Amino acid sequence: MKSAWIWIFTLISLTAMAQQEPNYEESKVPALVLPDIFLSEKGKWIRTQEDWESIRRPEIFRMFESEVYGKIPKDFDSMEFDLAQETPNPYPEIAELEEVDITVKRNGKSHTLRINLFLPKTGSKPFPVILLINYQPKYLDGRLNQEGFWPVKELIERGFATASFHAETVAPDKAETYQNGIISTLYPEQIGQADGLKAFGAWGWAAMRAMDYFEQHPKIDSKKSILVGHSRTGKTALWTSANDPRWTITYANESGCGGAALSKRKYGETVEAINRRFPYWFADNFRKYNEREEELPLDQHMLPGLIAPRAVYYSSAREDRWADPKGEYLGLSLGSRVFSEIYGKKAVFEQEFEELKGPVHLESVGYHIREGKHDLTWEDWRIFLEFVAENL
Ligand code: GTR
Repeated sequence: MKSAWIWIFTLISLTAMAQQEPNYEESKVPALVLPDIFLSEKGKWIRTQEDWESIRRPEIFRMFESEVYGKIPKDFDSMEFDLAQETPNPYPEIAELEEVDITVKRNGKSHTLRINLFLPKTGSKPFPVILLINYQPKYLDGRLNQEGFWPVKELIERGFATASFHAETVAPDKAETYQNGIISTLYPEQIGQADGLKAFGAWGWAAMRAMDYFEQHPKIDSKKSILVGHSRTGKTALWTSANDPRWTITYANESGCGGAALSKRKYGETVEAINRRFPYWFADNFRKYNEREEELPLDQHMLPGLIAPRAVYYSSAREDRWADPKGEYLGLSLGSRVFSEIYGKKAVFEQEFEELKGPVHLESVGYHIREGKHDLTWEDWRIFLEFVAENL
């Protein structure tokens, strides 16, 4: 009897393992049938900027909001900025440090989040600004940044102001506790809604509050603003910028499934895999598509168009197959049609993914793939900054 149970248990585990095994074979990628970016729900072909902005863009936005990411509420009652002085400035020669506490009130409740902002001490003001959404928890040794991942020194030396916040200060990056930030405090009515605010939306909301701070800062040129995210916060950066047109350039590094990469390719991380491990990142509705990607009424190639004509940049790492580099490139090269066909930009990706020899920097859209593993490195920043020089 006992051995029968062991058998059943082994069988169940083997079946579960077989389901979880990611596909890394191009020959097993299903033939791609993608919803057309330019065909409206009522069957109209969208060809003009006016039709794009009044018909198709809002349709696509609503689909992503309801079926993938969930809402980012825009309302609150008041906001206040306070400067703290807790951490020694690691770059006193070249930068000023502002530790900014942003307190937002709604319906009698309040939440405070911290952003760390570095401003160049020299150079021509107002400075363009780069915000990195950092999913890493606050560093235990009290550091404000990790060079490479957030290369403050190099950015300051190139004349940028740069800021960051830790995602956990608005919504902890954990299934059990993600509501213990703005979600339960400021927006409790979102809880339990199938398209309600989840962790990505909360992180995006915080990026918007950082932008509110930049907009009123005399030393910052908020019209030259760059939003950067890596991996889970790359996904977040894209959705944030789709919600908030104040970002001039949006950079998603290795954002993979639910970010840059096409879900319907089912290569590497799948919708089921991401929803199982991170059920608090996306709207609950996204789970309807677990192992049913073909039923998604959209795919990630429709996301860059929500940001257009503002610039969008993606990057991949060769060994980061979990994020599906080819799917990321396809997402952008197909999505860039909004830039070229609606906004008349020189934004056509001519090369196949397999033919890429170096970065492809076009008008308002750009891509690079570097060798190595999943990470945000100085090499990524350096290549991205070349795109920035041409597009800011
Ligand atoms: C992975 C997750 C990816 C990506 C990554 C990260 O575990 O499966 O979607 O977001 O984490 O954020 O580093």
